[in-house]
Amino acid sequence: VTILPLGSAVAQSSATWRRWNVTSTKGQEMAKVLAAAIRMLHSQKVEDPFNMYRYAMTHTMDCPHGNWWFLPWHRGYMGYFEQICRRVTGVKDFAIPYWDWSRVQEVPAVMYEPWLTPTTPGFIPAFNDFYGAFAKQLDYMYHKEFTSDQLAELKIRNYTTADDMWKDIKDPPNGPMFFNISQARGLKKENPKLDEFTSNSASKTQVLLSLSPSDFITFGSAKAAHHSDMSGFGPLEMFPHNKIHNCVGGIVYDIAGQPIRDNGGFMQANLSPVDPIFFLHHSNMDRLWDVWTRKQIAYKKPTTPQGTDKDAWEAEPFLFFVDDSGKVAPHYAKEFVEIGKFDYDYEPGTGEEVVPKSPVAVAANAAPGLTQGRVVASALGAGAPASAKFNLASSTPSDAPLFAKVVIDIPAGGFGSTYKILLNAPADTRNIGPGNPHFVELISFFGHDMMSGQISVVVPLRGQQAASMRALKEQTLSVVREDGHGAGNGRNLKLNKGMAMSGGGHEVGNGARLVSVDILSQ
Ligand SMILES: [Cu+2]
Repeated sequence: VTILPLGSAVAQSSATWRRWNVTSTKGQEMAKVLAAAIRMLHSQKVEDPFNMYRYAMTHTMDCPHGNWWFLPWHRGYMGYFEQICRRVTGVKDFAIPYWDWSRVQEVPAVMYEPWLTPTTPGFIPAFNDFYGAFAKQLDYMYHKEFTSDQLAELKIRNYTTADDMWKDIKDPPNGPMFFNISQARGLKKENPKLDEFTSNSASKTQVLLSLSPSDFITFGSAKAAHHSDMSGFGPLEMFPHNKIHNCVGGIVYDIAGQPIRDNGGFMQANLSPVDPIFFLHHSNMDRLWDVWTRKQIAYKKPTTPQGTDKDAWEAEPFLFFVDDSGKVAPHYAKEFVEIGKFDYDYEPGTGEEVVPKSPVAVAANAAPGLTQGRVVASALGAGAPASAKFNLASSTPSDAPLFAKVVIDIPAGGFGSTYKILLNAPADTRNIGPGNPHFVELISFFGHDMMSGQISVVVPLRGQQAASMRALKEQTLSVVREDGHGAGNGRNLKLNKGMAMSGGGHEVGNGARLVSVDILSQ
């Protein structure tokens, strides 16, 4: 047992800028500056890299989701945006406020003010106007501006030409990215509340569990070959991140088992930075990464992937960022592993309690445990759920948080449906949700990233579920596909009506299988 002194590496060191909780006095002030910045970025010409839609399109072209570059890429994207806002407004102490959705389980009221909602007159009203304004510019970028490296990155996302990108924005089978002004945000001012599945995923209980993994890959999403591949999700990305996106973006899970409504909204897909709330959401995600990192340091655990994994992770190029001088230049994941040059810190919020305030006794590192399950039914089709059985290893520490690592296989051309994870549920269980002891979580995908092949999801198990798992001899974890629901109701409904997809696509979920279930103790 070592006694760790509380060094500056653990406590937040004093930074030049502070990102405030949007509900605080300072946070409200910052939201007003953000509104002024966004108004100015909307007035930039399309040729200008500071144009708001151009900045948002960088997210369409390059953002990683479902892999270990998710956190560093979004830190860079946010960090440069913050500097650009400072530059255009001249407000020297500006920093992006954060939305602590564990405490405020609705869209913060200030985000309905002009320029803080995409329903503000002055935003582009409809897709045709957007296309009219940007088609020439995007063509120009493809032919004159993009480097061969950038073109290669775009090709990995199937954006070989500007037309490919337009098709994916306008009306692909998995739902559009552009929404007309009346449908630009799903959660309206009259009812800004998160649905019960989203509020559960964003709750303090789930956030604290999501901060408990002791290695980066379990916490910060799975290893992948390239940042446009979707290979797997850590708990923070899959649950609060994806669900807040989808919910604010109008994909609302009404009540357990009831149809999901898709009210439209930029936040549900890859043009999401058009909705200014994107920046408050990702500020909170980035804050939680910082909390996790400081917790790891306090317990003398690694903050990054290890060994050759670390080298591969840090060397990944991000080629599309524009900095506050308007320059687009290659950057590398390594630059965003720490807050570093962006030099901000956070007003403490939910999760801060996992960082010890006084010296910690560091126990000898108990190796994370793993119990393999046996898949007994693998088809993720309609009808009976897929399931796996397992007996928890007797070596599992009695107090360690438990996670189910669920791997599903989605056939090529298929895309995300919604899957409910249940624990020891009777075979005829239907329509259950948060509050039911057998309900574990709801998997919902986000965006238009390429999704096929095996995808892992690290699912936190709440206290009573972990306890019942330790008490019972044999466990059953089941995965139920929600028909006609999911990431984009409109998308799935279209397919369920038998609409043919080009390119050999599959009906949502058809042929999807449960590959494995492992129980991790962290
Ligand atoms: Cu993103």
